[in-house]
Amino acid sequence: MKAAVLFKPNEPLQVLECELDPPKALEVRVKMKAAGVCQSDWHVMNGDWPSPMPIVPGHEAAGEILECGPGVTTVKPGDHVIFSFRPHCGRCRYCSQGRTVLCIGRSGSPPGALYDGTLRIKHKGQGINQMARIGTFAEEVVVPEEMVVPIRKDMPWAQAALVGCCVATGVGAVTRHAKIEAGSTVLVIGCGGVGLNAIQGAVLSGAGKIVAADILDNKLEMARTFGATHTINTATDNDPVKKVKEITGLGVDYSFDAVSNDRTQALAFDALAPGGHAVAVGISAATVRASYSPFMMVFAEKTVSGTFYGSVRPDLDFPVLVDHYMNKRLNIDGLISRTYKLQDINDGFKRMMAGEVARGVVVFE
Ligand code: CXF
Ligand code: ZN
Repeated sequence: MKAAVLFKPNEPLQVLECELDPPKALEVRVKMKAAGVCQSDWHVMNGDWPSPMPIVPGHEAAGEILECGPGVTTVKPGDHVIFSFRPHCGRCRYCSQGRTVLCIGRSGSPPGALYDGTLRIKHKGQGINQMARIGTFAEEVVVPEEMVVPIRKDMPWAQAALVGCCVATGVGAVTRHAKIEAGSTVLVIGCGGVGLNAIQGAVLSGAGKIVAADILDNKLEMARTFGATHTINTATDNDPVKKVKEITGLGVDYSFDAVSNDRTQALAFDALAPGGHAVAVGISAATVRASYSPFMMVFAEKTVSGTFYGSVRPDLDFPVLVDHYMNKRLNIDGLISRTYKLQDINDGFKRMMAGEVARGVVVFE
């Protein structure tokens, strides 16, 4: 089977013929059907996030179960699944609390390997790591059973793939993490895959004004089609906080930062109305620091929080998000700007970095 392998940061991916060892106990082998191209893959590829090498990137995908190892009970061959990029041991204190994205039950095993520490993808005998233990830019993978969620079979593959990262993260940030009230005013910073889904999460929750901010006009136009009521180009507007207050009066009740650099974090905080809540959603390079005014935090009772994976519970939330799509309450078709063959994956990253696409998706034969 073919996989896109990164041997060193800042090199192109190499699509290579690889071998795949079979699933062991509580593992499944999955045939990849579609895999989204996400900024987080780029963080691995450019060295922002130190990762074991060589590695197959990719973490936003859907596929079909081919084979189950001993003891697998939640899926069977032929099932359609969406990958979850977080372990879910079901027993640690966070899983017990329902905060499965914080699962610590598997933290003893190396990050790019199966839980027993072994690598299943091999190229000429050399073991290849899998990003987030799933590494979805491969025609087939072996992953822990707990990292796949079965879904209905009438869900199209490319749309299903996006549920596994950008849809869950963006919609979940609003509905599961912040749990905004109907009528709330919302600012979303960064209108890529995650930001557009935060906008649709706000629409689903009955938000009032939804202000979208980005540095590219093509992204802001797209934000309007996903439900933004107002837009701000922060590259050309020299006082976006003032603009947010002109639109909303006091500032917004909630802000969602899908970028999370020092400037976007300042905007997310400063644009809040008294009592407002700023949520960091996008994952920055590990070195980024942000600053807030503790003075305003106290006197205006502002809250700052972070959400990982939209604080979703993949087992429960993926099927619901799939139903929302099938019932036309979520727009995933409009996120898919381009599809690629695995062979052309480097082109997919080039176009993502040029800001040309909301989402590019690798579609497998
Ligand atoms: C990332 C977080 C770290 C593991 C892979 C996915 N999140 C979203 O893109
Ligand atoms: Zn992602």
